[in-house]
Amino acid sequence: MDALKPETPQETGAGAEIHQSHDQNHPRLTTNQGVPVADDQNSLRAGPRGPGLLEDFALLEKIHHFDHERIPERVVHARGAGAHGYFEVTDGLADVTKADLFQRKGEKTPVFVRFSTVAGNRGSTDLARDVRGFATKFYTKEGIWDLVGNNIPVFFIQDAIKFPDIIHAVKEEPDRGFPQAQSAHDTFWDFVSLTPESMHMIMWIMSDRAIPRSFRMMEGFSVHSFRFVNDAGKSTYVKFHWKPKLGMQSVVWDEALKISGADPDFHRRDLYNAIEMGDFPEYELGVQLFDEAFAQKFDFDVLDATKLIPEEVLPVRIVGRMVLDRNPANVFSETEQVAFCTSHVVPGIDFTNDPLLQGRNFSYLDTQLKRLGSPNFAQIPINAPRCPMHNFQRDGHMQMLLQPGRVSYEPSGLDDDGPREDPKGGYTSFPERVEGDKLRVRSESFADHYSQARQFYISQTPTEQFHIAKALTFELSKCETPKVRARMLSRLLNIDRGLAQEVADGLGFKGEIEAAPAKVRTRTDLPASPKLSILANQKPTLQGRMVGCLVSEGGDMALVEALRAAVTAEGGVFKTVAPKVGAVDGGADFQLAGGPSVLFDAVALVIAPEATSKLTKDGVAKSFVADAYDHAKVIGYTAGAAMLLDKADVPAGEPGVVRLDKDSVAAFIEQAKAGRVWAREDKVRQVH
Ligand code: HDE
Repeated sequence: MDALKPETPQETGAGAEIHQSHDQNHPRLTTNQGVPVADDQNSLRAGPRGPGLLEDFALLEKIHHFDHERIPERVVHARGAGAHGYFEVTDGLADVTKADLFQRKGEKTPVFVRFSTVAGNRGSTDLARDVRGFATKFYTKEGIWDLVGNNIPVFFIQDAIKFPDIIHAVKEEPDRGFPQAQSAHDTFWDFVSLTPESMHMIMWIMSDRAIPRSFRMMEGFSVHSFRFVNDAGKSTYVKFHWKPKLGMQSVVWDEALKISGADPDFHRRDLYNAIEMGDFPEYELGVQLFDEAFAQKFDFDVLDATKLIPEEVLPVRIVGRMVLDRNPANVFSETEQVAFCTSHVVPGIDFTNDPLLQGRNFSYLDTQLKRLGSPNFAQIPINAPRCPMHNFQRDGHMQMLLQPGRVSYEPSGLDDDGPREDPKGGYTSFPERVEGDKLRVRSESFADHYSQARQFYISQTPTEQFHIAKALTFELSKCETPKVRARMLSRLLNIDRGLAQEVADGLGFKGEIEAAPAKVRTRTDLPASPKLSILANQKPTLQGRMVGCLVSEGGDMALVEALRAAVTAEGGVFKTVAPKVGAVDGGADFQLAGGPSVLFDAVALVIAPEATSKLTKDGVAKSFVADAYDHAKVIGYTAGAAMLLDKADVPAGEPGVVRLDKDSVAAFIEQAKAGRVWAREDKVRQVH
């Protein structure tokens, strides 16, 4: 307090006296019409205390523009974060596709990626339990290709006609306007429990895939089978896969709930910061390629978006890598206005008859007109192709192009240089033979709703299976209608008896559960596919991970610096948290109340003995430690922190609870690299 000066200095002049005049470095402020502005602090009025004047064009223009700043948010995937980068071919695909971007090894194509959640509105939290969108716009030499995928390889429904229903069911209930960004409510579970085709997706969405640690640590999938077509006109089915360089990682549910409070922007901040630090997110692009004969070997249909082809059955061929190296300069101009359409394909890439994909091809184009307000949305810089573009489409709202000449049609004999068709190089659709009666039916080949749901479940490690059971228990406990819970349990029984039992126990369900009737009996002979597990494939690394160090006043700063050096050397990020930010040399990164341990992958407690007793009385300090333990994180602690551990009920010396001094930094780092200490969950199982 002594540092505070007692008196406020006198400001001279009246009103808002913060005029900053233009100079060589600052251009002149103007209206949208280019008229120089003399005063941007005060509106025009008749006398200092008189009414405002209608002729104040500077005020009118500024307020008018402000009033129109918002455009409709996306009906789904409203909340997103974007990044620029490039795609580089590492293995040419000229044998299977004529798509120009895949021809030459080493060639780079610019991309823009938008990651998103599905259910929540634009201002919702990043850590909602949800599918993540993973949409990529490739600016190829032969036009825009949009690969509009998700981080889960299957979908809730098989036919586009059900999309408005599933989305209405998951969004806020219309009579009350909540819950926001959550599937844990009656209408969602009512719908899905009456829609058995959603069961495979339900297993994924209840798994840790739905709460990723970072956009940089999740896979991406095309979901649908597409077609590649080569120069000879031969078609090959293709499913696309993105694989993150940092490996996959998720958070645990209790952690997700708390992150949503502590930092609702957790994922977008992570993406933005990583790119700003030069730690560029990277993914491999892989393809599963197969032909009609191979497709016919399965009981399921490759046109059914609720099914996948296990990688063990059909390996993923890695053909390229994508690096995201530039943040958007303006989120509205780029991330908000980017318009992905599944119908944006280039020669060599074609659709299949997947009834979901066919519906999407209408929806995305339609939605862009609604959101961006003009068929000229392709002229917005983020959407514009970076190759020549010529046609006779004309006019429309916000036409930006000067379209000269007398002729706006073809054929024409009046123009000497107008654009003309290219029968050889132009886009041609694969001439698939189609015939059939006009029907509204669901193909019999789409009828098995449980076998792959079960296959996914048995492919998970026991820890991941436990998380699925807990997620289902959490979600169904939020349903107020008993029959919805019962119906869902009867579906789970068709997936796995043990899972159904565990969820029933978790709900305290009383009564008999009967298996739901099914068109096709669940196959129990499908082998586990270890590639479907996150934990079976995780990478021991600190790259992209963050270690949080709680430092008290008088804490051993040499040890803090040794930890910082060791974490940084492993490619991790090191952050300090302190009861007072100014108490740490150079300033701590977080004040304790704003830096809970849920923000970090592992934590260190560097506490001076004389500071311990004060900290043990602080609920936030205790939660920092107790949560880190509960969320299976590696904890390093100095001798001075022992009492804090004790108060937080953390047994010192247990695996993953490492005594820290200058000689044990390396041991702490090794354990932190290995990830979470899942064995610990056995002890906290009863609690949640
Ligand atoms: Fe979408 N979806 N979707 N979707 N979708 C939209 O388009 C739609 C589906 C996906 O970051 C909308 O531009 C229908 C599957 C992503 O801008 C809309 C059906 C997959 C994004 C739309 C589906 C996706 C969207 C809303 C069922 C994974 C965000 C705004 C037939 C393969 C793209 C927009 C971005 C966005 C419709 C199903 C992925 C309304 C009708 C399956 C990543 O057009």
